[in-house]
Amino acid sequence: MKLLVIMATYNEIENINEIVPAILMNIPENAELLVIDDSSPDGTADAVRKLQEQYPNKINLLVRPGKQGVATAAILGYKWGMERDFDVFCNIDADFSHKPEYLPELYKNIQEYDIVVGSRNVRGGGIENRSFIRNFLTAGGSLYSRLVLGVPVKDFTGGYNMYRKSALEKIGLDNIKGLGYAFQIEMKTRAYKSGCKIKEIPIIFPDRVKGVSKIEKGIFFEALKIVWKIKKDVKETF
Ligand SMILES: Nc1nc2c(ncn2[C@@H]2O[C@H](COP(=O)(O)OP(=O)(O)OP(=O)(O)O)[C@@H](O)[C@H]2O)c(=O)[nH]1
Ligand SMILES: [Mg+2]
Repeated sequence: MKLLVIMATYNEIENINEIVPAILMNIPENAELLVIDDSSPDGTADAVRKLQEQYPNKINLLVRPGKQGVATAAILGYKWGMERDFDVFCNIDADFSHKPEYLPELYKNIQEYDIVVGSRNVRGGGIENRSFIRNFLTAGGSLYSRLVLGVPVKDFTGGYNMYRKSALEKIGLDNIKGLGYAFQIEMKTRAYKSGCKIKEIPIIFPDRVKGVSKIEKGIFFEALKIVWKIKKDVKETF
């Protein structure tokens, strides 16, 4: 199964030269990386172009004209890969919160499951060096969504997930409306309701060390409301 790793970047100049080789080291020979950069003012895309010369035929780059968020980047990445010959897709952050060392374990499990979730909320998984309030919001957000939507996925909001192409087809990417946190919740809910087999594997999630966070605080509270909208949509579809 040919794997495409999708990494959205915005101002990741401090991480890009380290994260790219770390990813390439942890994926099969025929796998590729797709970077989707939103014209980062810090020149992340130029750094990726240099890496493309260093690692020929391994790195693809799409540059969008301005900051458009991670959810639309992920969907663009899936569609890009589905039009080519990729069978499996994995999202990863550029800031090392999603450790590339877990890629082989995710890939191993996708041979058997439709979706493999890198999970902070199963035994052996967890979060390192994050503020209490941020942990509380993450755990609370997952629990709240799980209760409202009735989906037995423990890490509902995490973004380190591997999907089979067939799972993305079942989810129906054109139906996904959520942004930010809601995007992950919507993807996993639609996957579960459409009968995908989901496996959670433990990951340790360290907080970003270099570079700055781009997540707007409002997105979290917006997601709490969107959960109810997702519930209604899903009810009508499945
Ligand atoms: N293309 C693109 N990438 C983005 C955008 N916003 C964030 N990213 C990238 O998406 C990934 C996750 O963003 P982060 O800023 O790490 O978000 P977070 O993990 O919730 O927050 P921190 O770890 O605290 O910074 C990183 O690789 C970012 O560079 C965006 O608007 N467009
Ligand atoms: Mg991060």
